[in-house]
Amino acid sequence: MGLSTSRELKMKHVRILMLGLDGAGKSTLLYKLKFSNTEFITSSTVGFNVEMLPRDKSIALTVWDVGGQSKMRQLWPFYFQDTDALVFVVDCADTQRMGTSRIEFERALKHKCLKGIPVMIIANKQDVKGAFSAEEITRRFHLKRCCSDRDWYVQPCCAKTGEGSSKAFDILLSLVKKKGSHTNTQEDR
Ligand code: G3D
Ligand code: MG
Repeated sequence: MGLSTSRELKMKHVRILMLGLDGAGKSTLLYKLKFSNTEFITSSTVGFNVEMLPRDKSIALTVWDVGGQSKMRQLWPFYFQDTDALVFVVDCADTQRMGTSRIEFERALKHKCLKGIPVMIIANKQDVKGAFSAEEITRRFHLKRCCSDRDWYVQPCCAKTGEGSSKAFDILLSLVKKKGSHTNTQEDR
């Protein structure tokens, strides 16, 4: 990695953790945001992907996309420290594993490192016929109750086309700015 310029040092670095079951569409979402016009193929994430998404002159998002297979889920807490916001991706067409997804979501929310941080729930794969809507996810995940201690938002999305993904990150960033206290400059870290 090269030397940081003084502007980069003054940038606010917001650390975003992206979780969700395997196949939910996390890596597709990340790479669609990073390389919007490029065709790409994701393969099941072994370990994690991390990408920096510059937003404007003053803010850079570092997005950690952690593998979601059951073995990897046990390792999720190792990625929790210093997280400013959580993105939880739900495959709304995977009705069979909706319960597992909700349990993993609730487990993550209870962790002390993620206490009170803003959460963006991505209701992904809205292009698939029969996919649950954002309202259905809100209801099934009991979001009003389990996120009552933090700011949260559910964004319908199609990671494959990118529809809804940019808006999700814009809203999440506004929630992070509102909370304020967790965002440090790189110099503080
Ligand atoms: P993950 O990183 O959460 O494990 P991936 O998930 O990003 O690897 O995506 C898993 C599969 O879901 C991929 O298909 C990907 O193309 C597909 N996918 C992701 N987002 C969407 C979406 O919005 N709509 C639809 N229809 N499919 C999506 P493959 O076939 O490569 O396994
Ligand atoms: Mg992946």
